[in-house]
Order: sequence, then structure tokens, then C-alpha cells
Amino acid sequence: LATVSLLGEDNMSVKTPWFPRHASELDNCNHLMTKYEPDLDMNHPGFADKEYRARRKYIAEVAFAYKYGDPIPYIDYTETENKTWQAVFKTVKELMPKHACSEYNRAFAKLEEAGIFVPEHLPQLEEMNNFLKGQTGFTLRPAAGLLTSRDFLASLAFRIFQSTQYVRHVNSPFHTPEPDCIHELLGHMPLLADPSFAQFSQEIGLASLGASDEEIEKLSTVYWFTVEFGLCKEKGVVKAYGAGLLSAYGELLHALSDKPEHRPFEPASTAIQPYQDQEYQPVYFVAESFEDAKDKFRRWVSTMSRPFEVRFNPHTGRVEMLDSV
Ligand code: NLE
Ligand code: FE2
Repeated sequence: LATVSLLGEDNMSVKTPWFPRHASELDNCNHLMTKYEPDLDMNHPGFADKEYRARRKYIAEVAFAYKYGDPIPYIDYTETENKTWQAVFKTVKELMPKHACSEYNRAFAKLEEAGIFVPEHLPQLEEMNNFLKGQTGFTLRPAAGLLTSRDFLASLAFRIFQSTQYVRHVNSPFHTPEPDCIHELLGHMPLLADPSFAQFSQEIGLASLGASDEEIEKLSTVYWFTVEFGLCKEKGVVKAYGAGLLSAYGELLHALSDKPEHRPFEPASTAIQPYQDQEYQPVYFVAESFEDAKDKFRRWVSTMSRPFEVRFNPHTGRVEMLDSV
């Protein structure tokens, strides 16, 4: 950009949707989607389990009470919850050296060295938060459940990841359509410790601020096929980097088999690919590398309709708007 001028609040079009300018305003971004919940959905393995429902309710209340600046709540995980973790952790340990991208495996080893990833029990979000802060500046915020795409993406602009803190039902350890903290911890957190991936995540978040509903839908579709279910190439071999694959070995093996379709990651076409979130994906997108995915993503974002650009100022922790015309 040749000339850049900072925009004030009053220069903004009335049509621009509200968005947070500072991480403290994420206290307003905790709108939940009601979908596949143990209280509502008969197919949920926790539907008939009173104890499980009460536990979910308790952990959700803890998250709702959370305010910016609070320490991340400590959850005293039960024996059953730790048993579920043990089962998933074991499969991840076995399969990832072969099937996950090298960035994931590197971060995983660091988390083991730091004593955060141990087979016996779930890590606390607070320990993970401190670890990530030291690696890439990412931090965590507890979320009560699945958030709206707009709220979820906005937090990424501040290098904040909204993480659930409850555990999937013990009867379905290897696949659940809803996020839980095993998915967040084993799927998302290792890559949030990788600088290039952290940058990509933040850029998706920045692109979402003030975007139209239609563009939010496209951005969350790109997020879905990259951060959640992305594949990438490594020396000609296809590996997994999507969190939904890294935390669920059944889908991981499906994704890497010849059953689903593999297409090259191209933001413009990926963004309009319909997806469903209850079963394994029929289509996956393969990136050349994180760097290549980022370059393509940036070029695509620059074609979006938002009349201003945003940047994160790390000194103030605030998002600044720039006139892009
Ligand atoms: N299917 C994933 C798992 O079982 O870990 C969770 C995906 C959340 C979008
Ligand atoms: Fe996820």
C-alpha cells in the first residue's frame, strides 16, 4: 500500500457488523450454536446418561462465568474422563509418526518433554495456555461449546483459541462430531505451537472481522477444510494437519485412504464446497505446504469486499483498521 491511513470508529459504514477491537471484548463473543448436544440430541451418546449431562452442564457454567483476564479454570477430571483420554492418546501416539505432518510431530514431542502430554491424564488448559504463549503467543479461553463461526473466528485475530473444556462420552472415544477438549488438545494445540500455522490461523481471524455473513460462511468453510480437516504434502506423501483428523483416528485413516476425493487447496473453490459435520468427509483439500496455503489465502482474502483492512498491533493488543483504497 502506498498510503495508509488509520480509520476511526466514525468512518465506518453502518453496515459493517460489530467486531471486537481488543481481546477483552471477546467477553461478548460466546454465542453458542445448538447442535448435537447431550441434552437435545437423541443420537448423542450422553443423551440417556444423567451423570454425563450434569457434568457437561457444570463445565459449561464454568466457561460462561469466565471473563477476560481470569485464570483458566482448573477442572478436576474424573477417572472416566481420564480413561477416555488414555484411549485416544494411545491411538494418536501410534499413528501420528507416520500420518501427521512433521510440524505436528515436532510440537507433540515438545509437549511430551514439557510433561504436558502424558498418557495417564488430561492436561489442564492453563498449562497448555502457558506453553503456547511461550511458543507462538497463542493463548486459550474456555468456551462452553460450539460457538458461532463469527465469534469463533474473531478470537483467532487476537491469537486466542476458544477451547471447550468438557470431555466426550466414554462410549465414543474415537469419533465425535462435536468438539471436546480431547479434540482441542490433541488436534489443535500442537499446531498452534507452530509459528507458520499460528500465523495462518490469525490471518483467517483477521479476515473475518467485520466481514459480511456470506463471507463469514466462506471463511469458516476454508477453516473447516484446512484447520479442521486439512491434508498437506510432505516430500510427495500426503499427511494430515487438520485437527479433526488428528483427534479421531477412524477419520484419519479414511482421509488418507483412496475412498474420499483429494483436491488441491484453492481458497476460491474450497470456500464454496458444501460440507457436513456429522459423518466423515467425502472430500479433502491438499495443501502444498503451510506457506503455500498462506500465500494463496492472502491473495484470495484481498479479493473480499470489506472496504478496509485490519492489522493486529502487538504492542497495544488492539486491532487497527486501515483504509485500503
Ligand atoms: N471428529 C473429531 C473427533 O472425534 O475428535 C472432532 C471434530 C470437531 C469438529
Ligand atoms: Fe476443532
